[in-house]
Amino acid sequence: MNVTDIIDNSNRGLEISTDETAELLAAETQEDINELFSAAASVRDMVFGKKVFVYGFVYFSTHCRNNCAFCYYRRTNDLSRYRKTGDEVLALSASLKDAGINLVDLTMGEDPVMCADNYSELLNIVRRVRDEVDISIMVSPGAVPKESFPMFRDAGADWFACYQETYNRDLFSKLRLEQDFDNRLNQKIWAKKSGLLTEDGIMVGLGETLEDRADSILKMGSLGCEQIRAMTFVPQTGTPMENLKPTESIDELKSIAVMRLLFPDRLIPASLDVEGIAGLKTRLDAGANVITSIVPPNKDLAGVAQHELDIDNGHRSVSHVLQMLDDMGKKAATNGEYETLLRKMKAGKR
Ligand code: SAM
Ligand code: MD0
Ligand code: SF4
Repeated sequence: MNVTDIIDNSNRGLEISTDETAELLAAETQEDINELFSAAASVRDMVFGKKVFVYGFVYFSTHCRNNCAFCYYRRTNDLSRYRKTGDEVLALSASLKDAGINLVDLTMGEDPVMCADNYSELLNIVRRVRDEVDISIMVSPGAVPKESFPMFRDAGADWFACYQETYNRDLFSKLRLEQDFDNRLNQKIWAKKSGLLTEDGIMVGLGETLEDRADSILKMGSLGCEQIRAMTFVPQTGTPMENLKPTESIDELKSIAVMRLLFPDRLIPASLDVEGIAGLKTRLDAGANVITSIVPPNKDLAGVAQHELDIDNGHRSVSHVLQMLDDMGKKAATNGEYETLLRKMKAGKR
């Protein structure tokens, strides 16, 4: 089948197989690629209109007990690390809210200090952001024990993010060293059971085949995570994967478009953490509807895949992103609109 026919079938609500999904991801002529992106953008506009959601990224601890092969912050990489205090996280979250963001993503490496005593320090921070700042909250703490999920919910988190990276078990074991595939998959299932919204994600350009990528997208979607993402792998100095040839972002863009076509009502991020602000428009044009990895300048905060790019020049600040949205004829959602969406999603009515 050709790209046009598969898009038509998808738009008519027919089931798209792994092979067909891989065919979409393989789109190569400019004509096919344009068709894929514009179909995805129309589907997005039909469901969400011109509204885009904006997330602030607070990577509050870069300490980590894990040793993921792709990650700059892996345990054995020798670098200077930081851990923000609760007060600092609070102040950052408040200023992001004032600047107009819809949600703060409280992200950490698997920091032993934060994990100690059943995550008491992290839970405290979540509770304080909820009570004192009153903004929607996503937590990205890595893999946590099953019993912890209700505690995150009760502390006031709306979302739990934990990316599988790939659904190819072999590849997973080469990436997330010393970690268990099923335990990471269960994170999403346990979070959902506790009433949290969930985000899953894949990385693109790790040596996976198109079929792997197609399979991962279909599996993420069928798990029912309300937010799903794809991010291009960015090689990191000092890691075992530092010399892997980086892939062009076009494969990520095609993945975004395919996720949008197959799962129209999901939130799909355009992350500023791959190409900085220069990558925003292409990702929105491919069907994304959330901007993530907005980082306030001059606060000594890092990104993940791009730990410095566009941060201290202010290009990843809320005001700069809002200005760009305006220039593109799009509108940032208000917090009221975002909260209404979350309520609907939580009620399972998407
Ligand atoms: N430590 C937690 C965890 O691993 O789940 C949360 C933060 S982790 C740094 C967030 C995500 O960033 C990873 O799951 C991965 O998808 C992405 N990431 C990390 N290193 C990356 C890289 N070099 N290139 C692209 N994405 C990367
Ligand atoms: C982002 N760098 O939003 C962040 C990160 C963690 N929940 C998200 C990968 O792109
Ligand atoms: Fe740690 Fe997360 Fe990086 Fe893995 S991806 S090394 S868990 S910060």
